[in-house]
Amino acid sequence: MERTLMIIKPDAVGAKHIGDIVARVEKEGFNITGLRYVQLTKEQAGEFYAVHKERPFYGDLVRYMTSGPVVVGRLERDNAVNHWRTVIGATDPQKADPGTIRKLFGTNIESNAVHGSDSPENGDKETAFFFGA
Ligand code: 3AN
Repeated sequence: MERTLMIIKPDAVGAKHIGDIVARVEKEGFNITGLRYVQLTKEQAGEFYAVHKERPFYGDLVRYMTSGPVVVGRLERDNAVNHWRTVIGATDPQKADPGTIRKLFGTNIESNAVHGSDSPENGDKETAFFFGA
């Protein structure tokens, strides 16, 4: 079964949307095969977002992702990566379609409520980062 990594980001955890988002995950037909509430260290967040190291927003992104606890989840179903990306919506909540999680709960392009892996390969890599192979 295909896997994707969900992260419920600090803004959505702080705004008490863990329950809303996990309920949506189940309604969308995912099996949740791993779920953890964690405070990321600067090292973990930096390593997780290493592909963005050269981007101007990298420092802010690492600061933001370590600004409070997050919930990481391993989600499994057919077509998990694309399905989850459709459910979460565009990176910028203002550009996200109505009803998507980022439209409903995101604040701005950085504080955008949730993460989803961008390919099946990264879904395996990112879930292994938090939950092992
Ligand atoms: P997505 O999460 O939609 O795959 P990516 O992988 O391009 O988007 O970006 C990873 C994270 O970096 C985003 N979720 C967002 O928090 C942050 N980010 C992306 N683009 C920007 C930007 N232009 N300004 C600030 N933060 C950004």
